[in-house]
Amino acid sequence: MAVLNILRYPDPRLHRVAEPVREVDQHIRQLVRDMAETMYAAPGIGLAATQVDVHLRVIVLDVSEGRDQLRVFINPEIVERSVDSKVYEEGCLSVPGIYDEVERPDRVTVRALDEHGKPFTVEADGLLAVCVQHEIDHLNGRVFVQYLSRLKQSRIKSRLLKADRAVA
Ligand code: QAP
Ligand code: CO
Repeated sequence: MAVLNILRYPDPRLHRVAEPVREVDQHIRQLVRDMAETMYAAPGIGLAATQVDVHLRVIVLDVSEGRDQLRVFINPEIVERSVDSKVYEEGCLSVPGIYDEVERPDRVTVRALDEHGKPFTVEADGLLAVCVQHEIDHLNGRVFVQYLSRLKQSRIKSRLLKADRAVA
């Protein structure tokens, strides 16, 4: 097990489009374990492989109170979206300290493979729906700040670049 390094916005690698997983093998299961450890250590509620510079379509998330309900989505696809949308204040482990409102469909139906390669479908609402859409965006190279105004995006960029320089 290992805690992996998380890429920080505005790293260009966050905008790569992830490849589908061809076979859910030991290598993928090890990646899932490391991503889960990284998410829990952060702590966060969701993490996409893109954020740890692995460009494969793998997501881990846990939106439970007890932090004991890990969900794994491999090659996730949104097969249905509700017409009604909801605004939620989102954050991101790749955009530390920044939170802002994003509007998304209120409910989505997601099809994916689990860590054993078995297909499943979940009808997500509430925080799970927000989180799974946020993480699938990462796999498509999209970071939540891209839903915000250009002005906000450039302010966030300079704030994070400045913070990184202060640490270095
Ligand atoms: C995505 O985000 C998400 O800024 C997961 O300093 C977030 O786990 C989906 C985190 C909100 C839906 C709603 C963020 C930790 C964690 C920070 C996270 C920070 C420390 C974010
Ligand atoms: Co994120």
